[in-house]
Amino acid sequence: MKARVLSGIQPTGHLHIGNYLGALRNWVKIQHDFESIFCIVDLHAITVHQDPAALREQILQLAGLFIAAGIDPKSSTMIVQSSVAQHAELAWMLTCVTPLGWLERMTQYKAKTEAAETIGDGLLQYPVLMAADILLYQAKVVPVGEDQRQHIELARDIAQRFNSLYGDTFTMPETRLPIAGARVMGLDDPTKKMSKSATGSGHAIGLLDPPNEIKKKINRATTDSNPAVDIETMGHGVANLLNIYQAFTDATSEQVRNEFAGQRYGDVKKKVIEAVVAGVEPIQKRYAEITADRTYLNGVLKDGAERVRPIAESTTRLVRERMGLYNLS
Ligand code: AQP
Repeated sequence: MKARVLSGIQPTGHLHIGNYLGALRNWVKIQHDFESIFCIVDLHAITVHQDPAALREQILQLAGLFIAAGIDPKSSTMIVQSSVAQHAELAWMLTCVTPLGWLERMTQYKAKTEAAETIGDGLLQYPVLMAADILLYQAKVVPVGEDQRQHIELARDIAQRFNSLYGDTFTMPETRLPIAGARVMGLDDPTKKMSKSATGSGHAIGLLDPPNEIKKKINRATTDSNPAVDIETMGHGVANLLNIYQAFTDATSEQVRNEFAGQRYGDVKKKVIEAVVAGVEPIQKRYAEITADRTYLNGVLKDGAERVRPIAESTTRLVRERMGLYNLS
């Protein structure tokens, strides 16, 4: 029997190449080695306010993008988180075994609440819901970008705590990072990770950006004060461009270092532009076709929810039993 893999993306706006290289592309690569479940995490999305009409639309668009990027809905299961009620149910049960201090330490929580005027409880609970997504399906492998590593560690801690309190119940999940592209940085400020919610037109490359837009953004990307690539002393901006190139071309870091050492930034950027455009163009072509067929997309998501519901029911039944809650016989 294949081990189970689970991961998710929030339908919170335009996916960027960080989401693609850190998560989606890795899913596509490993999907057939596992029993794969890929999740559109709409309950996570509402931890910050979303316009309802836009959210509804973004859920279907994200489903289209999963398929356009190469997720095969016949062999992999695609679900919308809120359509399987047990995600929220298990999250509550796990909340009750999670010490508050564990959640207050999460760097993403701290970063997201720094600028916010009012902080919804959902932002604090976000990693518990994520633990529930993973543990509900007893997933062994969780392919994510580097920024989510701390959340997976927390999911392990929660699983361990539950298992020691109530007996062996949950499989221990493991983080799976891509070789390159695990942490793509903003083009305008390479000290910050590329992010959907960041403003500024030069920050992120959208997966659906047209080639001329990609060219413009990469040409404006921050480099450093050297005249050409110096592998030993290069700044974060240059390292970020090489990382993006490596991820899109599947080269090794040694190949990239040899190829770019001593090259002028104009030439470097030209190659990065070519690699990114070649990587996203096929996705963009398929995307338009797929998202036009709403009946097909809704069918895939309905089928996905039906496939996983028995697993979700079986885990929550076990958890209810372990915790002494009432199970209807
Ligand atoms: N910059 C990144 N580099 C590599 N991987 C990244 N991921 C996100 N940003 C990068 C990975 O993408 C997956 C889905 O992310 P998400 O949409 O669930 O949430 P996020 O991490 O909060 O994404 P954003 O783009 O940064 O959104 P906002 O701005 O809303 O916070 C995850 O596997 C993540 O690691």
